[in-house]
Amino acid sequence: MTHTNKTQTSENQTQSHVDEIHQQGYTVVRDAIAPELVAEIRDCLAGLEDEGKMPFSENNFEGFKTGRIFNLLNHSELFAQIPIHDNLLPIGEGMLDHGLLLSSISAIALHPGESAQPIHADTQLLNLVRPHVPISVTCMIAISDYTADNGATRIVPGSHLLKENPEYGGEFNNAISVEFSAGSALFLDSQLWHGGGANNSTEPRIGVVLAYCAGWTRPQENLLLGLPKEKAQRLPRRLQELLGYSIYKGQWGHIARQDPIEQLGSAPGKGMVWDASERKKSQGA
Ligand SMILES: O=C(O)CCC(=O)C(=O)O
Repeated sequence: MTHTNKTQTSENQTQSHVDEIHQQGYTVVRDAIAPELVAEIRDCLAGLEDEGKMPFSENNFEGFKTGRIFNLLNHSELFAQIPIHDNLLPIGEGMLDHGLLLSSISAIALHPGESAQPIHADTQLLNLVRPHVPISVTCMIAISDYTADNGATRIVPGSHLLKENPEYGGEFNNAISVEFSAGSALFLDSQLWHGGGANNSTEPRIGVVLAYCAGWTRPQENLLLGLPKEKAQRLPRRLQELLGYSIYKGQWGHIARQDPIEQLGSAPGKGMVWDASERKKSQGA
């Protein structure tokens, strides 16, 4: 069984994607990024692959015929457009709120001959009672078409609402392949059971994978340390905030009451929540 794409992205459409993730655990945003950007990313990843920066992984989870590269913002500024893209970020914000963080930004090239990845939930190692509020949302952006034949992501619809995590290495007859075209994006609630498919085609299946997490959780990649300060300074402010140069709800992430964004030479945001009432008084509110 395959899932057909859905068009869009006005405010209503963003909400309908958020609703779909709540209801079925996933949604597809058709044509989320422009074909020109897809082509630029494809060329950039091909260059990184040629430089040996996307070696095959060496374990059954990541895949023996799958090349991966993490910390993409450190490899090219091209990727800075993705986490703050108008067709992507609002869906993350709709699931997690405006204080969300970028948890990871990587690319995957699933090569011909790769076998199916074990079905898993991205946050299954966390000691949390399921189902719980969304704490992380994964977004797979297709850089090549995703088809059942080339290893399109398999998912178990509705499994984000189950009490259990999947049995590692188990068989799942109720898994479906989500087919979507280059430029489109698949969003998943991190509780959803899913995994890469087997690539039985002759071409690699290529994708950029973002994860957003709630502003009070720990991102998967340590992007604050992974990106040198000089590079972080050149990024758009919203992306700096997503990297952790921000204070969640005026309480989490400060440095001795200072907004971390000041470390990049930028003006602080709203400051500490404890000062909010004094600020209101001084503004005559
Ligand atoms: O490649 C895919 O389709 C899914 C990858 C994935 O879920 C993972 O590596 O955690």
